[in-house]
Amino acid sequence: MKRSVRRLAVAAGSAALAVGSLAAPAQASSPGSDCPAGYACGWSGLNATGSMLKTKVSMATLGTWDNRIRSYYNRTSGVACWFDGASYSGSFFAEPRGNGVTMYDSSLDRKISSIKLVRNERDCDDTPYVEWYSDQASKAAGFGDLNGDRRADLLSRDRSGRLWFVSGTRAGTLIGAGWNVMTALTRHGDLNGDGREDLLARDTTGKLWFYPGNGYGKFGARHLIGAGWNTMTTISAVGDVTADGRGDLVARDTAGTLWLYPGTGHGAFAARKKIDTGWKSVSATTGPGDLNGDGHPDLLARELGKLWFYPGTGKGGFAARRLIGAGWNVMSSFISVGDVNADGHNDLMAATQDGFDNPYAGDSANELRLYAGNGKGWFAPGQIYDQDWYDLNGGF
Ligand SMILES: [Ca+2]
Ligand SMILES: [Ca+2]
Ligand SMILES: [Ca+2]
Ligand SMILES: [Ca+2]
Repeated sequence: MKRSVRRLAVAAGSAALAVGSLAAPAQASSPGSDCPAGYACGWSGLNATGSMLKTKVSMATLGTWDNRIRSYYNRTSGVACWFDGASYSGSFFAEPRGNGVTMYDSSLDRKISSIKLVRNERDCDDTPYVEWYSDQASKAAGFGDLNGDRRADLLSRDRSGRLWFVSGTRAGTLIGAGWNVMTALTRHGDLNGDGREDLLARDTTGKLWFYPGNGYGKFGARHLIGAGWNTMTTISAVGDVTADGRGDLVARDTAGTLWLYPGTGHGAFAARKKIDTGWKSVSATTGPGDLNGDGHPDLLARELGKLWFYPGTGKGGFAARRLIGAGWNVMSSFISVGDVNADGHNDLMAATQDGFDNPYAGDSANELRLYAGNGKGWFAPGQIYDQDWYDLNGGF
């Protein structure tokens, strides 16, 4: 339901733009230019004509403007949600930040009764993080669980850069804002020896940061691991692939070389070692833990849409790969958080593309899927966990 409203919003915006460009040449100012920056505006007439209501705060009721608005324009830095019910109820039309000119949607013509101004489209009527749940495992997977309740957790980043801890019990907690400066986020168990899962993040300048987990889904003061990580196209915490009891990191550089960064167990990494070359076409890697039951963490890599299984040798390398399947280019996030369905086998979670940004992604867009591991290196067919993976900037 929410999805169809979103797609309608896109179509209506495009139509309004086309009409505006045809009518524009004879006019000194474009329709809606009387709406000041920072405001959402509504007009009593079509195409930003008649009298104008402007607001920079949400309005649960519209007073004399109730059921009068015929066209509208969002000039806030966020999203404006136009509802046909008071107090942000009923149907709504989400207009993205800085998008479009005056708009007219016949289904809401003279029906708008409240206006909600928010940071992200999800905030119109949904949680800012995706719906997430996991079953409680009988034994700890050793990774994927940030708060120690034996349920796999998610880190969900919304489009405006807020990072949320989403526990296996569906509860979401804000970690903080500003995470859009991070171009890679990865986690896989404890890296500094306190038994709590930690987080690694690379920023736009190429610095790699260590965020110690506090065991409750948040993180303590970060410390710098090093600079120069912008040469890496994929960075994945993979668990203990060297069998020394310390979690490790695997990264692929722009030349296509795959590197091992052995963990020291103190939130740092020792001198890197070359694992392999020829990984230039690999667009994603993820550390799913041990998938084939030999006790050594394995690696998954996507190359030209194919997903490959690389069995860990326990010596910091990987044995001959095996094809899992094709068609994985629809994925925008691979999430390796252990045993999500509590059957004792590590699983893979994956999210497809956002249908809003990728209209050609088709019916597979906006899905969060479970690929249940069978403990022998294979997955069951994908199972849809949620269909509201939209307006997000990754899951980790
Ligand atoms: Ca948990
Ligand atoms: Ca830790
Ligand atoms: Ca293995
Ligand atoms: Ca499982």
